[in-house]
Amino acid sequence: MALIVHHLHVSQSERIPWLCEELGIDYELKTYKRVPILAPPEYKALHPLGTAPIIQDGELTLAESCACIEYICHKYGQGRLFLPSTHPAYAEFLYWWHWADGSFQPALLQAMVMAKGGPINDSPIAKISKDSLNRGLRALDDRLRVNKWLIGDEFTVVDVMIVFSLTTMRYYYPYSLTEYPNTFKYLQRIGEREAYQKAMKRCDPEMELALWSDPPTKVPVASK
Ligand SMILES: N[C@@H](CCC(=O)N[C@@H](CS)C(=O)NCC(=O)O)C(=O)O
Repeated sequence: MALIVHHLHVSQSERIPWLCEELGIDYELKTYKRVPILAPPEYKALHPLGTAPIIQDGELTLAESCACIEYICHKYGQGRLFLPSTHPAYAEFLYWWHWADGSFQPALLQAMVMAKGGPINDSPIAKISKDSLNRGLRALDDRLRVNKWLIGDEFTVVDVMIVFSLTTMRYYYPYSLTEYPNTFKYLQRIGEREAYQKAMKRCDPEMELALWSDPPTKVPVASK
């Protein structure tokens, strides 16, 4: 039986079909519309936390992007797209792998929540949140000035993790990348990857990919 990937439209679960396409792994994709913002009851029923992504493999039901990615790579991909501890860039790999969901995506969520309460203002907390996000974007852009992919010449799961935060996330928190030209060029390289194009077409065919410096303006249909 094929691996089942449950994808909530316009969400972080886009990472998993993309990963499967990169690894050439068979998967069955089930898609769900948001109602109106959160996952629908049938998605919530799959797992106690009900957050996207969720995968199923036989008796197993697993959530959390990083857990799903590690599981698929090691169980079905012979560890491809992960770096071994003998690799010279292993420590960097670990750092950026954990940074993507441990610091960067939370900083974006925090900025999004702050912005919903009014313009992202000059309160001390809003300032801390904005500073932390800007520091992250700057660090990322500096790194991409000299690296084709986040960890160098080798495309890894770190790229699979980070791209949602730089693209689809901008439908929820519309930040610009004009001050980050290397990140913009990186997104153009990502957009050329066949596996990415294929996965995104399957996941969210009606969504325009947010690969540009300016954030997207219109809400994708499937998220309504
Ligand atoms: N760190 C988690 C975050 C999961 C998460 O918050 N997913 C959002 C989609 S972007 C979600 O499920 N939102 C809808 C809901 O909570 O009902 C992961 O990477 O899996």
